[in-house]
Amino acid sequence: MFCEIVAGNLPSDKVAETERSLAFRDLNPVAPTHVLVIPKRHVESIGHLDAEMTADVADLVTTIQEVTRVEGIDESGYRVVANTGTHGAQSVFHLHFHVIGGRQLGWPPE
Ligand code: DGP
Repeated sequence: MFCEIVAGNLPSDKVAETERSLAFRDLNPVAPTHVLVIPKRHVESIGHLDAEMTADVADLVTTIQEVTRVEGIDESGYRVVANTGTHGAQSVFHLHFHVIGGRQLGWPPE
């Protein structure tokens, strides 16, 4: 499904983009800032990353930083989450990092 967003076949509210990564707003935001950062190249989850994706992973991290600056939450703080597999409550099987902020978050999350 996120490949369709990358391809431009599904609309998204884009926040940032690089050659390797795309950042867009989550459909069901849980905070004032709730952005998903994904690699354009399809990979299912963190568990499926390998050495061939090193450059993609580095780009994801710099894109996450860019999102926090654009959203103005780089100083106030934020949370980066990658739900993974069944117990991790992953529902979309294209690696994505949730960047969540803009309000005080609790810990632990549940
Ligand atoms: P999870 O796999 O549990 O990390 O959650 C996937 C997230 O993706 C969830 O917060 C809702 C969001 N989402 C699902 N489908 C779409 C979509 O088509 N567009 C956007 N912008 N977000 C989506």
